[in-house]
Amino acid sequence: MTEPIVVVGAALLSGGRLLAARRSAPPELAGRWELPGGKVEPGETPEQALVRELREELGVEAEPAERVPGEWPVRSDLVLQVWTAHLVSGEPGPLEDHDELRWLTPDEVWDVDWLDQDVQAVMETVRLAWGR
Ligand code: 9L3
Ligand code: MG
Repeated sequence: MTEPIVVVGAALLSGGRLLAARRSAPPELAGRWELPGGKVEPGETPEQALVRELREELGVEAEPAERVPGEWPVRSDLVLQVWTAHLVSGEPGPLEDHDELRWLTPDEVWDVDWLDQDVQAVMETVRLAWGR
């Protein structure tokens, strides 16, 4: 059995809000919301992948903070892990794979249609970041 590839998701936190990104691709995921990120490439740490993915997808520089406990299967060959992260510079925009971004308050966090794996990941993030 080969180990699943890690998909890193960023729980970007700023001013007491969490960034959610609406996927525009692929068609079967379009319209659903996620923690932005993507696959860790060979030779990269998950934290390095997070920084690269946020640069590519949102055009920002970010700093990973804490691993959110747990991991969630995406498919048989992919597993989602999440780190909280903070903005270092730039204003996030939906550059690649997303068509809308929202900064969610704790009261709004369940207002979007998260991808299945992200529901679990966001629950743990909310617990860790906001103690809810
Ligand atoms: N995925 C799920 N939740 C997330 C992320 C970043 C990704 N928070 C899923 C969507 C795709 C796969 O992982 O099926 C690979 O993601 P990407 O490289 O297309 O972003
Ligand atoms: Mg991605």
